[in-house]
Formats: sequence, structure tokens, C-alpha cells
Amino acid sequence: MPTPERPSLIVRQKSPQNIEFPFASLSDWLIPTELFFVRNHFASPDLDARDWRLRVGGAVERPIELDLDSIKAMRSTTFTAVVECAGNGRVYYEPPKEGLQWQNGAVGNAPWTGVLLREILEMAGVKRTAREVLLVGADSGVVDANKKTASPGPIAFARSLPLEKAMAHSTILAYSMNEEALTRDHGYPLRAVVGGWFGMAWVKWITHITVVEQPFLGYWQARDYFRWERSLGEPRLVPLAEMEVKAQIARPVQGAHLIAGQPYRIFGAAWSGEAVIRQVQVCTGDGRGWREGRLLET
Ligand SMILES: Nc1nc2c(c(=O)[nH]1)N[C@H]1C(S)=C(S)[C@@H](COP(=O)(O)O)O[C@H]1N2
Ligand SMILES: [Mo]
Repeated sequence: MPTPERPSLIVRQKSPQNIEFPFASLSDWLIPTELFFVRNHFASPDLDARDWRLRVGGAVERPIELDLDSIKAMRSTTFTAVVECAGNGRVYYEPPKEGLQWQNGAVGNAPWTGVLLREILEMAGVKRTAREVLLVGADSGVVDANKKTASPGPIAFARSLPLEKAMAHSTILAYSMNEEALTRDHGYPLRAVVGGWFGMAWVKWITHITVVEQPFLGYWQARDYFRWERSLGEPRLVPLAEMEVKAQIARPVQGAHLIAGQPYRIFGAAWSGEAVIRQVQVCTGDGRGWREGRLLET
């Protein structure tokens, strides 16, 4: 038997580095860190845990400052969660859409370990007037310099979570991924893991947490990663949140030739936002019509 080729990452952009998992090589439900996609809006900051601090302020009773050791000394929580970039699959749009032309590998699944964001917020004491929790990363830069949507000079990567999601058991500040220390590309020393939500909420390299009393309308909330929703007749801007239900076929790849009459095992993955996937159905076609089949989960 020929030895299977070692899958290699697909570089979508060199600087800042954006790399895609080769989805056709999917072989397990967990993705090893070396193959995990990386989505960066700016260069990844090279942080040193010795002088890194997490500062929690805003609408809290007691602003706090924590170092990595004291966060690691807190009660830890581990769970496995899928992170999918909201731009995953963008290359398939017709007509084409502006942005990184991801195929279907801007998604990954891994076990994450950290502390509940809730416990950190409770240490600081969230005021009753609080509405959202803003997470700010250490990376920054100028966005879309020549466009009408340009950022007002350099900005950090910052996203807010509604208080309810910030307090949920599916939201942690993680220092470990795949049972190893978080790597620089994935947010060392501390990143948000927001189970069920698209990747833009999973702020990496967190340095500041600010509890806010008004909805935050920053760049990554209102100029990117939003959709229009019509309510009360008028379209209004809604920041992206939960992932959509999705199933992707890894093999056969698009355009592959299969031998008629020979069984073929279709391989792929499915995930969703806040709910569980129970069953995946595939339809097969022979050019004349579609046949429905049922795929059992393994
Ligand atoms: N600080 C910071 N956090 C960030 C980003 C970023 O550019 N800067 N990108 C976000 C986006 S859009 C995604 S999809 C995920 C990707 O996480 P990963 O690079 O660990 O796969 O990180 C999110 N967190
Ligand atoms: Mo993303």
C-alpha cells in the first residue's frame, strides 16, 4: 500500500499569517495543533508570560489584575469544542465575495482547558448595570486603510459577548489546547473559547476584559462579522454569534472519479452552534436524479 501523504497546511495569506487545514485529509474528529487553521487579522504578538497580565475593569466592583500562574491556580475546566471561522467556505460564493478565499478548512475541533470566564468576572464583581463583556487582544493594526470602512487609526482585535454568554459554562479563557500549552498562533498565553460561536468571538492573546453597560459597536462587531436582520420592518445590524448547522464532505473530494458499483465510504464532519447534531443525511446523484441515504455517525 502506498504510504498516505503527510497532509500539509494551505497558506491563504502570508502576512498576517492565515493558514487553512487541508479538510480533504480529515481523519479524526480532533485536529492536531500543527494542522489547525490559523486566522489572524494582524501579526501574532509574541507575548512573554512573565510580564503578561490580564486586566479586568469597567463596570465591576473591584478592577483586578491577574498573572498566568494565578489563573492556572484557579479551578480548571476542560471541554472539546469546534471553532469555525465565519468566512469558512467563502471561495464557493457565486458571485465571489471579498475576503480570504477559504475552502472548507477554516474549522477545527480540539479539547480546550482554562478557567470559566464567569469565575474571573465574579472575582471582580460584575455591577448590576452590566450588559456585555468586551475581550481585547494584544494584536493591533490599521484596517482597510483606503476604504470608507477604514479603522480610525490602529485598533486592537476586540469583541464583546452578551453578559449571558460570558457567564455561560461554554465560555472559558483557555491556556491549553489539545492538552498542551497554547501556541503563539492560537493565542498564547490566554484566549477565549466560546463554545458554539463562530471564531471571531474566540479572542486570542487577551490582555483586557472590560465590562460595559452599553452594547459595544467596535470594528469587529459592526464593520465586520455582522449580518443584516430585518426586524420591525427595518434592517438592522446584528453581530455574528452562534455557528450555523453545517456538514462538510472531506472525501470524496470535488471532482473525484469513483468506480460505479463499488462501495465508497464517504468521510466528513458535521457541527452546529448551540445544539447537538443527531444525524447526517447524504444525497447521491447519478445525473438523472438524487437518492437519499442516511449516514450513521461514528
Ligand atoms: N486577538 C485576536 N483574536 C482572534 C483573531 C484575531 O485576528 N486576533 N481572529 C479571530 C478569528 S476571525 C477566528 S476564526 C479565530 C481563529 O482561531 P485560531 O487562529 O486559533 O484557529 O480567532 C479569533 N480570535
Ligand atoms: Mo474568523
